[in-house]
Amino acid sequence: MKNPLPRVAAIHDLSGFGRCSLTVVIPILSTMGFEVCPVPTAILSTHTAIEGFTLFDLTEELPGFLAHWERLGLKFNAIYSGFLGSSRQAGIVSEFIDRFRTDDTLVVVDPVMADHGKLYASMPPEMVDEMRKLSSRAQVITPNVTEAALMLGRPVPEKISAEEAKDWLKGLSELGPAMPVITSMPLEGRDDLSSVAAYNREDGRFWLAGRPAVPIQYHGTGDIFSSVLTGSLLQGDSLPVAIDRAARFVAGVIRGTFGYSGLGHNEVLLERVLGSLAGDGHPDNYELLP
Ligand code: PXL
Repeated sequence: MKNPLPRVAAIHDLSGFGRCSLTVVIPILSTMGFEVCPVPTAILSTHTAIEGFTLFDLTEELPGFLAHWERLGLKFNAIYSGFLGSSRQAGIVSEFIDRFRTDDTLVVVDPVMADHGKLYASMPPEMVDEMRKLSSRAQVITPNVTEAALMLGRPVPEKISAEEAKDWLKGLSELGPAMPVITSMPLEGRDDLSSVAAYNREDGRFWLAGRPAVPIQYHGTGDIFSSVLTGSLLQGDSLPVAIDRAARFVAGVIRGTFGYSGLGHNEVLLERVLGSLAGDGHPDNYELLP
């Protein structure tokens, strides 16, 4: 019998504390109605922004993992990758995509490697080239503005105009993906917003979705955004609806956390709002990028 639950291969790390990666990917996609098959890239005590983290790299495990799944004939409706435990894993993930993708597999690559102008602590510099290559295999990529700058070889902008944003998105789509999405865009004249810009090469349209910014940065919100975006596209939403649902959900998680006193950057309260992802999201608040 055909599997009635669409299945997602989720290639991310497992971090014990500090919500990110598999500890947000699995609950989000499960709540949205998908079976998640994790491919753990590394096991960490915490994400890499917390001093003293331990990291057990699973690169050596991945080829055997892949071979076993291939022998089982597993099929995936989506392949979604994020944080990698080593730059060598990018090639392994590309191979995974080549072996498992069919005409209707959604491939999403979140080139997790940097934020606020610098690479994360565990990232070797060659990860930039490797993520660029891996991104060429995807339909959808979801870099933040720092990761987009690294992939394009441009400086991280303080501010970016709508025209420049379009040029950045086109530049990313020329690397391969038909639908690049850039998060944390510092759009000129939109200082009050946390903005997401996206491009669909197939119809030539550029989109913008944003929510009022909150004066604190929580870790893991990029992973939350990309997970909801992946689920929304898999449910059949258009690109602007998907970026809007993801931006709205992230804003809800942040507001559900920010109102409490004494919660740090690593304690985003995902479960307080997770239930709002069940059911269909209704179109809300996107616009064409002017
Ligand atoms: O949220 C991105 C992310 C995922 N996984 C690990 C990280 C980070 C960002 O710091 O360190 C292990």
